[in-house]
Amino acid sequence: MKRVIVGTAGHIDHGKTSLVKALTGVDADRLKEEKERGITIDIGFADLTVGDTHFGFVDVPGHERFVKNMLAGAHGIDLVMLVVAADESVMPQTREHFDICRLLEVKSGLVVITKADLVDEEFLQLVESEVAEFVAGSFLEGAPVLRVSSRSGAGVDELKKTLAMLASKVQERDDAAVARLPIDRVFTIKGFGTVVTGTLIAGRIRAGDELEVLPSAGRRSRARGLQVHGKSTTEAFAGERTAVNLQGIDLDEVERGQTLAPAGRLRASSMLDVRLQLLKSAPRSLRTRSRVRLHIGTAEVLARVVLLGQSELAAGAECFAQLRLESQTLALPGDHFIIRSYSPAVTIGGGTVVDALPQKHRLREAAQAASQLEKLAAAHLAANDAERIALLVEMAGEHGMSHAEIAARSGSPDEAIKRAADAMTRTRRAIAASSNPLLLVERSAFEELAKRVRALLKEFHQKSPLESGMGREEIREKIFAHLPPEIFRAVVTQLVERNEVAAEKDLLRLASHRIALSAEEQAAKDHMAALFATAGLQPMSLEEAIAKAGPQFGIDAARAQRFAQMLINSGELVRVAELIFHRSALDGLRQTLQKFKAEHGAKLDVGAFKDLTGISRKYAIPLLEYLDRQRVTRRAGDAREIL
Ligand SMILES: Nc1nc2c(ncn2[C@@H]2O[C@H](COP(=O)(O)OP(=O)(O)OP(=O)(O)O)[C@@H](O)[C@H]2O)c(=O)[nH]1
Ligand SMILES: [Mg+2]
Repeated sequence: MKRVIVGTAGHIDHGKTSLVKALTGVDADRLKEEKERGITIDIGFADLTVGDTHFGFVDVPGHERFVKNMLAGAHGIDLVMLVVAADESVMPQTREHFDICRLLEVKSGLVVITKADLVDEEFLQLVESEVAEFVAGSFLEGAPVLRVSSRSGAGVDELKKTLAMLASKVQERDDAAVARLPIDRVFTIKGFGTVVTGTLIAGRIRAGDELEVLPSAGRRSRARGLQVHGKSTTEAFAGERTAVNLQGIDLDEVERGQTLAPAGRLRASSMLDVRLQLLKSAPRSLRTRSRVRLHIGTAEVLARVVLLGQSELAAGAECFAQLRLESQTLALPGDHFIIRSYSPAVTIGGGTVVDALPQKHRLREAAQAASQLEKLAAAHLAANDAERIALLVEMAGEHGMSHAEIAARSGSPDEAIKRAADAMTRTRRAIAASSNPLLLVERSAFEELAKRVRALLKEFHQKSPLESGMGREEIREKIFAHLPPEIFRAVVTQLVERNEVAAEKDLLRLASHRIALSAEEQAAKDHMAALFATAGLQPMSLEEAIAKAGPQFGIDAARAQRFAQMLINSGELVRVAELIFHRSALDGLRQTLQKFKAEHGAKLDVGAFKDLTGISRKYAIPLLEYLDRQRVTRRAGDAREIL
């Protein structure tokens, strides 16, 4: 079954609601006030099945004061029935509604000349030629123009056939996309609680799904029940008029303008980067920072238009702009919107969202921002998800982009994100700093970080030629403090893999770095190593060794300290608590212990260890603990077991 949403459009009293009733038998005017006054105030709904097409009708008010309501219905339509009364022809809201359909890029539709029973043939032909002229050059040029009388029913069957024909060419909506339902009505049903309705513009919703109302302070809920066109169902698909019974949400927590979406996936925003078009019929050009009414989905939000790269937009022209909203709304790239002047409220333009979660653009960066948006918009037009995601990752620079951020900003489903990430890492356009959860960093930004690490190390080695390396933590703080820790780890890993940097314990150094010692320094260092080698297991503190080794070779304590550190870093000396032993002494100890085990068995108490090594109890304990850590011995009660 194909699902198609048909919207009416046209001037007040031109017979839109009567036409929907003639087609479906349903009076879409549901409010008491509407029935009393004989006009439509808010959007109304009806449905009809023709062949294998299920039509959902959204009937809109024609009154100029209710264009705001009309917009809440017009955002989700596939097909428009532009209604023109035969006795009045094209009128102001015919024009305004039609402008709106064009700005929203409604793809298809037809013109219905209603009240055909009220005029003669000659007049009808006149109206038809006016209509043809009116739609010339638009998406309705050459579209069917039908004469109908809702009163007599003449032409209604023909209209149904034409709708079915047009519906067969409507592009199906994407069921695999992330679900979004812009809310247009909210009410309660006794015993069930809060129900929201809207046109499901993308994806699908199943009963039991965890959903979120956006914008709101993270209010989550479950779809307790679902109805499509008034019938209960377990699943609703894109293109269906859908009612969702929300568990645990009060009536006053939701309103028209919010959107229902899967919990935790999308984010509301207070800025939108857009491609903006000003209508030719706009009364004046649009100055940057003008305050406008933004209509997007079912929402109306006040906003300032910051034009990028120009101070004024002429009627009929277009440019990129940043909309700064006075309250948040949910939007995604590709969404269409309408702007109306603040006062009087008149439709002046519209366009498409290019980036729904942008940075604030400063004046001097406007040109650069516009060129980025140009690329994003092109990728969007080409329906190239991978390119779109790659551009977003590029824009994120050294900060990289996590899966959650990509999901919220692109609106793409997981599949598409995965495909894009695979392509980017395969072609080395981006580096996955982490793969689960995904964190992508664009390559040149990543390389720039690597370059900074190399430069920092180079500077460090120049300043401190005797140090074997710079502390990891210090490097992280100097370059990566504002970035996710995964990025630091990934940059270091890359540098090590490429043999550009060597990592030793907590130190990093350029792989090419060699400590250049003078002959005296080398002699002092060797002497110090020899002192510890001679001392064997007799404890000697670093201070003692420095005192002995340094003066003899005319080397001060600070340098001697560094030699000791170098010896420790290279593993020639080993630090055990506050003691230092030469590696040969510890190797000898291992052998002694193995010999002891062969002769006396594996059990060893502290007393025996003291006898064996000649070490005092004070030092025996830390040494034994060291051996435990080295898996040479294992603690067994008060004693040790030699492994
Ligand atoms: N003679 C005749 N009258 C019609 C026809 N269609 C509608 N009308 C009358 O025109 C008036 C307005 O019709 P509606 O269907 O309410 O017009 P509408 O376009 O929905 O008006 P709004 O929603 O307020 O913009 C009503 O009195 C209808 O009975 C028609 O085909 N022939
Ligand atoms: Mg009406």
